[in-house]
Amino acid sequence: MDSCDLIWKNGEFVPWDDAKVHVLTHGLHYGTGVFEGIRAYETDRGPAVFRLPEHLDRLQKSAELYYLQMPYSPEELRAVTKELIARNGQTSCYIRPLAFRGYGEMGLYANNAPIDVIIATWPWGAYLGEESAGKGIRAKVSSWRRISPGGAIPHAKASGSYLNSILAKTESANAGYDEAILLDDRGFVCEGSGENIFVVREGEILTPPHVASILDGINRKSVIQIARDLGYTVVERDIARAELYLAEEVFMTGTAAEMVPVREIDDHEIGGPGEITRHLQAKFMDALHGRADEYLEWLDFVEVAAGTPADERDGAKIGAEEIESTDETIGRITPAA
Ligand code: PPE
Repeated sequence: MDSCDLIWKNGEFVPWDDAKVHVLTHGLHYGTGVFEGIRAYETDRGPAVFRLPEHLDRLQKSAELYYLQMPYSPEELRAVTKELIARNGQTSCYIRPLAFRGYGEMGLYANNAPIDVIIATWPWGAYLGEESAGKGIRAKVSSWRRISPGGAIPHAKASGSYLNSILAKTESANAGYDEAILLDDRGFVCEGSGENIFVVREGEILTPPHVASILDGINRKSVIQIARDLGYTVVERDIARAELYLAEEVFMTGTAAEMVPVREIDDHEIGGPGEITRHLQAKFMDALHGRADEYLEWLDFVEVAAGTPADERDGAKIGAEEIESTDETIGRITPAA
């Protein structure tokens, strides 16, 4: 993967190579972590983070669902995220906050193990391939069902849940497809291994509801709003597997993938990218890049030191002493008893 200079870890900005954990870190053994995937985009007004408060709110809720007490508030993490981007000198990047049970105690009820929190940023290109946004992708319905609400929490973006996504993704990639589509435990369409899914039928835009074990995607919500603002009908309802094959258009949304048309599913040609997909995709890309005035409130602009040319803003220029200084770091909140 591509790296950059600094990672924020438990209140400090540390050099990328020093952001390490002990091998007995609880989260490494049991998947006891919650995370986010966020993107910052280059705009006319500098780097801007897409829906940062919504992502940090979901992080907080994912933590609560798994009884992990977050040592930092979403507001603190919001400030830290923007400072990290500025200090790394990035104009655009992927952002990965992660909170996990750390080192100190083993076993399943390790309430004394600390909660460590990190935020990393790095450059991440087209998640489903350079051609995915333009040409569309080929997907396969997975033999693996999405984690069921009877055994885990689909609403939480938890590290351990991703073993399920990884099984589906691996199966589809090994079979030569770009992405997997998982059904829920009832057999209805759920989502991709790392994206929500939308199906166009008879001119209406359909997407699986919360009870279909989806992750409540922030791009899903954004695209629903954009579609309704453009006058389309969007219906959240259960979708049968065959409706994927019968669809006029299918597309997926996610932070890493952005908005990607699906042109083929299980060797049934959907064709595409269709007219509605194209229309929404153009508006969505405008929103991400700060070109749509009506969605500017979704962007959190990063303050970059005035008068510093981009090449001098590179995080590599930040010296070690500066990194170690504590006056710019944010202290931990002592968790209430
Ligand atoms: N479902 C799943 C299972 C999922 O992981 C994602 C995001 C979504 C839906 C879409 O959610 P949102 O990004 O809020 O619109 N997947 C993240 C992880 C990708 C990874 O490989 O890691 C992402 O896109 O950042």
